[in-house]
Amino acid sequence: MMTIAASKTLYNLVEIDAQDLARHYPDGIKDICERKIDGLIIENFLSQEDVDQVVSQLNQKGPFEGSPFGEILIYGPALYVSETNIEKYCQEAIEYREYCRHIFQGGTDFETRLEEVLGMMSGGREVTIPKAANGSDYTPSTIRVLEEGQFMGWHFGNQFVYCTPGYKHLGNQINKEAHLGYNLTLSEAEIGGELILYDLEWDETEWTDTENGGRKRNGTVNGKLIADVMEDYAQMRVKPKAGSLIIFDDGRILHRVSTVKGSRRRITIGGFVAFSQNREQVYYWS
Ligand SMILES: O=C(O)CCC(=O)C(=O)O
Ligand SMILES: [Fe+2]
Repeated sequence: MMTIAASKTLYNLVEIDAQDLARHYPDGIKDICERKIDGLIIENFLSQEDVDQVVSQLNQKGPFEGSPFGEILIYGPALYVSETNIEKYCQEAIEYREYCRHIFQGGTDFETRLEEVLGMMSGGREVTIPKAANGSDYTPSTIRVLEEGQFMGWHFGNQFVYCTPGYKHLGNQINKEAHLGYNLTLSEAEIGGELILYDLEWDETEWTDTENGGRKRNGTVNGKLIADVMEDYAQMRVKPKAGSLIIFDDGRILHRVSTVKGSRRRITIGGFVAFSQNREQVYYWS
């Protein structure tokens, strides 16, 4: 039986097998940035076997305080709080990448596979990790763990790029017109843990207070707090299965992750993708 990853067609999220990607979406990143489509759900990014092997090693328990998504466990450094200590951030990025290589060892290496798959849809552009002000790499990804009862709060990716001090340097390297979110599901929640996309876009909202890393969540739409009216907007729920990678217009589409129910944890590894300012390269970071 075919799994239906997208429950509604509010947005055009195209399901495709990784092996067909280069043929059908050789410039897929640009297609999403230009909104020819809203995103891709790439199946068989990793095999079930590879995924199981990684998940069995992710045993750490949260919570992690002050994440932009709520009090959830995150493996890897956090850019949104890094403004004051970029050296620490970069050192943590080095350690996290080492850890990642370690847990993916024996199967397909995540960073290698991500570069390969992004390269299939980069229109021939080089795919690289941008460098922080001190010349060190940003982290390519982070791992996010949601336990039963946890969720990720609503946001637009643009809040990070436009309203978060820690993103200032990065924001000057990327083409800010669009940036996408990518996420590989490692462990699917039994119930809940869905990515919910709302029929409400960044351009329709107003942001007056950019303090506190855009984390005050006080954006408005027609003068009303987004939090108060967002459920009045049409929504689309997506639940990519383990091994599938979703890449979508995280910057401009309002979204959140619904509460995880059942004992299985929701585990994803993800980050963001954008063109460099001159659009000659594809950057990815988290
Ligand atoms: O985990 C997800 O499905 C979405 C994560 C997300 O929205 C983000 O990383 O910005
Ligand atoms: Fe997001």
